[in-house]
Amino acid sequence: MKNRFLLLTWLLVMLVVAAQCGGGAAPQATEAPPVATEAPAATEEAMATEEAAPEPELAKELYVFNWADYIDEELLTMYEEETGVKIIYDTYDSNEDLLAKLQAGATGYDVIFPSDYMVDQMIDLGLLAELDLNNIPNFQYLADFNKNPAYDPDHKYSVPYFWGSTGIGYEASVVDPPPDSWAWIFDPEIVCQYQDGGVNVLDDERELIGAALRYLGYSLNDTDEAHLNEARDVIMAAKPCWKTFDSAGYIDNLMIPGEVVLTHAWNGDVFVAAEENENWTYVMPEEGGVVWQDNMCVPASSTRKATAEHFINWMMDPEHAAQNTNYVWYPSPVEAAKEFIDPEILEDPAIYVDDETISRLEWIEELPGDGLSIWDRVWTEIKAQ
Ligand code: SPD
Repeated sequence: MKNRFLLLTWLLVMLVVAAQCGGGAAPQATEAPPVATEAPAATEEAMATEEAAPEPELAKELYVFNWADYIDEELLTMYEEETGVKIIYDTYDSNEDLLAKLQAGATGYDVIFPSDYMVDQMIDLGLLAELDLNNIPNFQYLADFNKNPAYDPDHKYSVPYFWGSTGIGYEASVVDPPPDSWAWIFDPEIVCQYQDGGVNVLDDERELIGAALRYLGYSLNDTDEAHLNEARDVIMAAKPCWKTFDSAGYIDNLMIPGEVVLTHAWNGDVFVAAEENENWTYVMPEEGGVVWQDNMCVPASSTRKATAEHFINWMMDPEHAAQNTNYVWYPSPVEAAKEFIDPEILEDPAIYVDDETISRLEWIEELPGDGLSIWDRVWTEIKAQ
């Protein structure tokens, strides 16, 4: 009897222990092999105010595919040192370049940076993974202006990385008077005066044809075939006076004396060149240009989504986001980063674009299928001749 009582007691104790240890443990992320992690400071901060998401097990490597000249690479080293995750970093030249790679079946990428309209297009094509914003607590620091964009209203697939505008960059000691219109790029009588100094245009279908459409008084998103043919003809007339179609290496060329004096440009890139040569100036033409937002997304094919989300969150830490802006001169969508951003950047209305300028700008939107094929035909004609 006493033995039976002891056996029963022992069985009870074992049952209680089993209930406490087994079955209740959270499932581990499948991304093997795990590496040691340390919670970044801002994540800890966010955790203090909100329900903390468990730290994910991180993959050994992360493949990051970004626009050229679009990150302070020291941040990549910092992330590697803090987490032990090795970053394999590569760059592309345009949204269409990125799309072509993904459509060709490239599966290695974990974090990509498509612009607004391309996020829309990639969502429709099923190329993006849904994000879990619980894993991106620094999302709370986003500015209202950058939140809930039309191309992904609930941020199911994207979080903003940088935003900016597209206009004209010029070397003020050579280009005189200062440009105030797209005529400085498209009117042969004006642009050919700078042919010897060197003129560059962005090698970017939506940007270049879009700028020609604005010059003609049309929308950037026009799909009228006659208007697009007009834009092509404007481009073809100016093209002999352009030296390069370059969106990737052009910052370096702006810094080399005698290479380029006038360029179609993304705002931040001109300010980076101005660090080398203070005569570089950026202006928005009177006809208006583009306002855009680039985003951090995870391709549907990524096998390291938890690590990708961890990296995205880390990049959105206010101090990291500010360090990035201080390096690339693009405005950060992270509102809380502002206290760490150089006042020279923060107070420049050509970088943190003011409301009056924004009212003259247009977002590039995803084109309907038949419109896109007209654009592609026009682009092929422009590049072929
Ligand atoms: N140096 C790369 C800058 C990328 C800027 N964003 C591109 C927006 C395209 N619409």
